[in-house]
Amino acid sequence: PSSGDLSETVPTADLDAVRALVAQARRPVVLTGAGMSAESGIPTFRDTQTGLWERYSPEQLATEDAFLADPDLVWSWYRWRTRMVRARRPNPGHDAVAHWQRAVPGLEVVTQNVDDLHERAGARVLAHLHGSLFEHRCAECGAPADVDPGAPADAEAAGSEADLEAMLREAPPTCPACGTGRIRPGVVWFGEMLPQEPWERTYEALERCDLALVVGTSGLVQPAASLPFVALGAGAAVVEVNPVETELSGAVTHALRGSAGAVLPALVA
Ligand code: BV8
Repeated sequence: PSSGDLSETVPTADLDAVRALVAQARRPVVLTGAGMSAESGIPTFRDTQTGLWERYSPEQLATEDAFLADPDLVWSWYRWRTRMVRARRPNPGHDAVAHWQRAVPGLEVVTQNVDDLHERAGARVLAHLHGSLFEHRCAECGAPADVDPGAPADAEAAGSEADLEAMLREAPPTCPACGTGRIRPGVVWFGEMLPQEPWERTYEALERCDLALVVGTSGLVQPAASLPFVALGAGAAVVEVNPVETELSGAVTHALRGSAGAVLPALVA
């Protein structure tokens, strides 16, 4: 939708106020979650999940226990998600962030997402807090592994049950370095520590930022959900972009009730 539709859910005064903050920010941080990629056709984790994501819920499958219990299922599920991401494209929200970063080089992008849509829109990403679908390592010896992401699904098959069924029971490769371990996706599973370096870089960026935009996250998953409070504590304005109220809405400086694909282009134009 063009920014014209925005006025139904985002008061013009709020949009103008945030536009002014965006225009003067020199060290903004854009912190994104699954909602950033929703308009690219990639399902979020906790919106009303239909069928497939109920049956294969991230809370169940995005864990080391699930991988140990059924490596082929978990491996296939990630291969299927990777094929889906490769069949999708960045949306106007990703494009607006990349455009803004070209204009303001001090802008840092931090994402909870494991897709590569920010990069494909041309943005430099400071940290993938929860890892990436395009990184792999040995579950035993930890050696990084170079795994071909496979062909993208064709557009309509991407993300379908049929495509997942076609992928199921694909076994993870054996580690070429140690010869015994299984290769796993380079994502952070529930119960696992976030990568130390990316976390520290992110924390520092939020401590010194002059504006933080929190886009498309329910603010439920820790410790990422605590990051907006670091920016608030440092005296920065924090703006939420989300069609609905979240855990963070009560704490932010401005809450813009709209989608990433509609709001971000309206802020950055
Ligand atoms: C850790 C990678 C421990 C994998 C992900 C109880 C039991 C078990 C664990 C816990 C527990 N309580 C707390 C925990 C810890 C747990 C946690 O926080 N759980 C939550 C669910 C309660 N956290 C962890 O386990 C973390 N590790 O704590 O380690 C530890 C501590 C010390 C020492 C050792 C160990 C690890 C968390 C990382 C998990 N990995 N992903 C994969 O992708 O498969 S998390 C996963 O959720 C994604 O990364 C996702 O990004 C992330 C957060 O979700 P959101 O991005 O917010 O997405 P969500 O669907 O929730 O919301 C979408 C939002 O977008 C909505 O608000 C919606 O309104 C909005 N939206 C929709 N459309 C749009 C939109 N916005 C804008 N535009 C639109 N168009």
